[in-house]
Amino acid sequence: MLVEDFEDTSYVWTVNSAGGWARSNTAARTGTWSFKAPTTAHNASSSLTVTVPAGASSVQFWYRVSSESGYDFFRFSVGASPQLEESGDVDWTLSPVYALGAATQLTFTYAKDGSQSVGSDTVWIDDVAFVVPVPHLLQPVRSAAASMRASRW
Ligand SMILES: [Ca+2]
Ligand SMILES: [Ca+2]
Repeated sequence: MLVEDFEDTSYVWTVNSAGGWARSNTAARTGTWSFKAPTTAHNASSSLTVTVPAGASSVQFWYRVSSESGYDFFRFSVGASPQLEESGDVDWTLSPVYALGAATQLTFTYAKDGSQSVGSDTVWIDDVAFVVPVPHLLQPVRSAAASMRASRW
């Protein structure tokens, strides 16, 4: 398991496009820091796109939303596939476990309609957990030299 808790500035994922999302200490699921959507204009969206850690098979994360219910949305996609959509006043919530399959990119978006901003008008994510299977230990491979020695007997 690889967990990104945002408590420091080294991340388990690679940020491809931050879209204004950044570390924030305005809310946190654990510790002091999380990752937060930026101030986003009406009729605009802000997307964070990341590359998952090598070999990761699934992801699960905590999110908090404070937005105009039914109009300003937090959205999450695995690769190009939409997985989650939330709006309104949503306290810290654990997402389902998402299998990654062949996908290597995740996108977290805050998208707003044309009018009204409600609450904190943003989204936070924290404690993003990746399952990274450990390969089974293989039988030691006999060296070529050992095989040659063995073949002489
Ligand atoms: Ca944290
Ligand atoms: Ca709105």
